[in-house]
Amino acid sequence: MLQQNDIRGPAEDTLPDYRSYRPLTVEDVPERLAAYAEVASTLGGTPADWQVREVGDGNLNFVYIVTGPSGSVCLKQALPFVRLVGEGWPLPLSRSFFEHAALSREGKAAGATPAILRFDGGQALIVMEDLSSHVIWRKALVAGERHETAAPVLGRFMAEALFRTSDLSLSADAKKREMALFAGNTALAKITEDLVFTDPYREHPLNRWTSPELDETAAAIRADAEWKLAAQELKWMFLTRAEALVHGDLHTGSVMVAKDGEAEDIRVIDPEFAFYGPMGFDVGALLANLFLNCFAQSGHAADPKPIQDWVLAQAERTWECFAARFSELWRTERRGDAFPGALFEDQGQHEAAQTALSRYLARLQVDALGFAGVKMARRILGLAHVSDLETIEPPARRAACEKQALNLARQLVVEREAIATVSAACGRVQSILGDRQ
Ligand code: SR1
Ligand code: MG
Repeated sequence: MLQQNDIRGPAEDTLPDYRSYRPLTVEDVPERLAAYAEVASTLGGTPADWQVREVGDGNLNFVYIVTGPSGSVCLKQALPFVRLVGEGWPLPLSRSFFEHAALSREGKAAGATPAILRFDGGQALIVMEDLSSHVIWRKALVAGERHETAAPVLGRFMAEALFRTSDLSLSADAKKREMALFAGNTALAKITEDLVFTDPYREHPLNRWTSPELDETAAAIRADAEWKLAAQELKWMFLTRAEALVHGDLHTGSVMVAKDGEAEDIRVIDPEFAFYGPMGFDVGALLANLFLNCFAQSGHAADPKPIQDWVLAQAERTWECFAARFSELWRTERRGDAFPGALFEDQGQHEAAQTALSRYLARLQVDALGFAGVKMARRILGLAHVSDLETIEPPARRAACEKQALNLARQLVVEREAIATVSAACGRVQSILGDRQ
């Protein structure tokens, strides 16, 4: 019988050699960067001229902004553990390899990712374009700022990144080689498997919530068989449905936005959780974080309705732009082994190809709603929370927003097929917000 230890991923043969890996500190960043000619020439001057500051506010890694006389760069280095928790939670350096591999592929999609100046696999570091003139979209949303192009850009980005890495675009053998490569990112997938799909529904030392206000709610969710069952169906989908290369952590903290007059720039960052999974997982992650922000606005704004309506409109636009671009790609770039044109368009059956697309998108939309539900609940009951809600004081005010968000989360998970559309989900949000004015 096959033993756990017999199972080795093909990625183990392709991963960098980490024997010379050294974690950086602010002090030794210049010496490290001096070894990369393209980076040194971007910065200009000599290493002694370079200013380094650590700016990482994510849960996993260290991020430095380095500024020289001629320019600046961003350096991201993986540590052998989870930054949020410390050395007690080891995490493989290989996440940097997978992040770079995903960035290289996603960089070809609309909207774009940061430009990569240098990847040093053995040091688990990526030197990228400095996006200091951007802000994390989550922060802009909490501040009530509106970036009108974010939703359309992200809808298009997801459509292109997902379609072009799937069996709709790639030959079956090429897609399986890609799957095999990313299948090695097991440790990061395991974080999601536990933190999103399992831990919020059981007692676990890493869980936390607004207590005592949500104590009863959390206990009721742990006892809610229907919710747990539906969440496990979604986990099964996450584990088994290798549809496309998903970003894997596409929340509003993985998006950077900038505005200069009328011009906006939108970037997707941090695909270290990338793996082959269900397309709806990325779409659902973005929706979840927009819904969370919408509920959180009641705790921040004196008159939240205008911004809540705007945030909900962005959820609908994200889906509409995703579906529109996905449909265009279905018609113009469907060269993979799935739903081959040889069976449909080439035989004059354009309507059948259109039916297949409609069914595909309908199913994807339902998946996205379900994933949005589990992604919302984990940010209120699990280890990693979101600043949209965390910054609301006093706790009773925060808990009121969180209860509304959990109400929607349950509906999305359990009733996702009946809700069926992002537009209907936005209607559910409006009903929960009810007579807020
Ligand atoms: C221990 S890592 C916690 C969370 O941070 C990342 O952003 C992912 O969402 C992960 O689940
Ligand atoms: Mg991240």
